[in-house]
Formats: sequence, structure tokens, C-alpha cells
Amino acid sequence: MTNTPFPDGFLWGGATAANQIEGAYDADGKGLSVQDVMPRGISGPRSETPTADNLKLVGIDHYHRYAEDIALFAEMGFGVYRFSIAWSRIFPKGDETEPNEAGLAFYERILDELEKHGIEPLVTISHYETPLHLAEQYGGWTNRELIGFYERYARTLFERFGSRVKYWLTFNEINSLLHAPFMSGGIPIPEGGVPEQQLYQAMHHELVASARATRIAREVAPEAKVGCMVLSMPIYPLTPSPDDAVAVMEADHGNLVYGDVHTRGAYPGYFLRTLREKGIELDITDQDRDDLTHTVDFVSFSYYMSIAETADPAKKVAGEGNIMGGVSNPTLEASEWGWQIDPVGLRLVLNQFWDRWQKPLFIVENGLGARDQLVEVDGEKTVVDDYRIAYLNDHLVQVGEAIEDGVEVLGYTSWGCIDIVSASTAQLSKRYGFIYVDRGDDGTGSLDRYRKKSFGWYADVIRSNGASL
Ligand code: BGP
Repeated sequence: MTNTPFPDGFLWGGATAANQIEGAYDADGKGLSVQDVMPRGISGPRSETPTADNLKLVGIDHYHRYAEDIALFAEMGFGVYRFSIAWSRIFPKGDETEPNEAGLAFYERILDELEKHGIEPLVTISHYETPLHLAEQYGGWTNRELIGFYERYARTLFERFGSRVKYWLTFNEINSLLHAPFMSGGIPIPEGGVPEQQLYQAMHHELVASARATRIAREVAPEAKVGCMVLSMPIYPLTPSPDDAVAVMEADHGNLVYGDVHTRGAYPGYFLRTLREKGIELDITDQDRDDLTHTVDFVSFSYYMSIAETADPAKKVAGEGNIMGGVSNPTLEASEWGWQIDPVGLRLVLNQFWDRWQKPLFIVENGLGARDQLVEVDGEKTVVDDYRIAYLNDHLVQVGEAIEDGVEVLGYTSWGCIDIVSASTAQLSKRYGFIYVDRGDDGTGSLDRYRKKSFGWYADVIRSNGASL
């Protein structure tokens, strides 16, 4: 197809995460993860034990319906499917020495289905799914021992699946740890919050673990391509004042450091300044420094929104619904959850990351959460989600612009390619899918799947390799 900027072999697909899709939270030996005690998503308190109102315990029952779901992905023409492996299915408590064979067998079945349909797997090793035992008995990633546990887990996956899975992501949105310590780092949050020293030490441990996974992959699965995964968010100065530009630079540095470490293999100077100014002394061994030099093959990221930033304390009102700080941009519309919609921002962040790191880029999350209404059209149940088609179309047009700018983009996996439980709200009513799932926030529903209008639209985009945009 000539009239498209997307290269031959561009990987079109969709993305999900184990804790948001699978359900079967305690099936076949699976241990609890932090998600199983987070019935209210990012902002709500954790529960002592799993509670019936936690929609993730059942999810959309993908654990039993995976063959039907993957067949629907294949019907859209997916070339790639991003999913996560639930750490506590493989190591139920996280600190065992031997894996849970039934957990490995489930993901063998997933890979069998993908292979049957010729869909490339893209596996997230840890997607906000730290085993609860590691959180409660070790303090999560504040504890250096987690590096060893993660290393054993990653090695097990590479040894078992390394010949079948080409693309791997080490941690989902590794730059969210400072903002969501329990969800992202399995760090119990005491009254008064987690001391910054511990948060930054946890960040260091995850970065070392990510680099060790990369080193192991080179050894055990030489064909594998390992990427880091960050939450991307272009930041605009609220005014053209130089002070606002400095505020943007400093906020940007807070996110760019993760990609810098993964691609350059060492902490940049601006980060060392941050530590000095915060009075934080990281415990970094010579082995850590050597580990960090094992850099990634590609950089992947999620993209939903952009934010603004200002140096003026009087204007520093955090953007609604955004866990990563910043202020609202008065020139942009927001979604119902306050996420500011900015397709051009995707072109900007693609250029920024490419110019900075010169590594192939993979967009592994992008989508619009919305309260879809199931209706009947010509006797078929569906959702007329023209708003989602418009959002995705506008964003993909900007991916095409970035490719014309010379940016190397490996692929695009739309987030929540089937309705699943939202991470931030822990609800099902914030729907992203091309496929509607009949289950409500009250947990009732048939769990039947229905193709939305965007299902056919995306199939056309994939079939035409982007020419239909
Ligand atoms: C990202 C997570 C995903 C997904 C997405 C959408 O931060 O990596 O797991 O949940 O956000 O967010 P939400 O589900 O909160 O609307």
C-alpha cells in the first residue's frame, strides 16, 4: 500500500493487562497480587483481603474465554497482541525457588492461540501486579531482595517462552512508582506517606532489575527484543515565561530519567542534582552500575494526554484525574475523567523520544475511556462509538506525521482492545475496547462480547496499513 506513511511490517494490535482482564484471581495456584486488594483503583484504600466488590477478581473472565477473545482480535487483523503475565501466577508468593507449573501452562495456552492466528505476542513482565506477599513481607521494591526475586521470575519466563515471544517489556510505566507506590512498587503506604529516600531507592531497585532482565534475555533468549515502558505525557509551559519553561524542563526530567537510564546505561547529571537537593543518598553498588549498562533494544510507552506546567505557585492546581502532576491546559478539551485530549502531543512525544534516544519506539497504550452505551442496530447489539473512532483516528494520523518526521515506530497496540477493568478507577464503566463486554460496575452481566462500530473501523485501518485514516 503506497498512500500511507506506515511502513510494511508495522505491527498493529491491542493491549491488556492480566489483572484487568483475566479474573480467576485465585485459580490454579495463583497467589494474591496487590491488585487483588485494590478494589478502588489508584486513589482508594486497599482492602485487607480480596473483597467481592473488586471487579478484578473476575475481570472479564478472560482466563476461561481467552480463545474467543483472541479470535476476535484476529478478526480485526491484529499483527501483535500485548498482554502481561501475572507474576503471582508463576510465583504465587514471589519468593519461592520453583515456579507454579499451572501458571506457566495458562500462558502456554495463550501463546498457542496467538500462534494459531499468526499474532505476535508482546509480553509485559510486570504490569502493576507485584505479589502481595512481597509487598507485605518485604516492603515491596524498597527491599533490594526484590531484584533477585524479579530476576528469577524473568529468567523463568525467558527460559520457558523465549523462543516463542520476541518482544518483552520489563515493567509497565516504570516512571509511575513515585506517584503510585503501592500499585506500581508494591510499597505499603504508612500514615504520612512513604519517605522519599525509600521511594527513590525503590526506583533504583526497579531500574537495576529491569537492566538485569535485559542482560538475562541476551543470555537465555538471544532473539528476544527487550524494551522499557514509560508513561509519556508532553508538558507545555502554561505561559511563555522562562520560569515556566524551567518548570517544564524539571517536570520532564522527572519522567525522561527512566528512558535515559534504559538507553544510556547510567544516571544523568540532572538526576544526581535532584538527589543532592533532596538530600537523598542512594545505595548503589558497583554491580548495580555494571547492571545498568545493559541497555534496551527499544523504548515503549503509553500515551493518553498532555499536561501544562507553571512556576507560579498560585496557578499550581493539579490537573483533575492526573496522577502525574501538572496543571490543566486551557487550550485542550478533557475526557470525562479529566484527561486532556491532545493527538498532536503524540507526534511531539514521538519526536522527543526519537531525537533523545535514537531507539525504535513502540506505542503500547493509547485509547479513550468512555461510558459506552450498548444499543441494537439492524438487529445486532453494538456500541456506536464514533467518539472513540475520532480519538484513535486523530492520534494515528499524528503517528503517521511522526513517521514522516523520520521517527522509527515499530507498532501500535491500542489500550484496552476489549473492555476491561480500569486501573485508576477499578471500574468497568470506563470502557476502551473495540469489543463491548456485558458486565457492569455492580458485577452483574452475561460477560457476552459484542463488536462496537470501532471494531470494523480498526479492521479497515489494519487491512489498509493506515491508508484508511
Ligand atoms: C495505564 C495503565 C493501564 C491502563 C491505562 C488506562 O496507566 O498502564 O493498565 O489502565 O492506564 O488507564 P485507566 O484504566 O485508569 O483508564
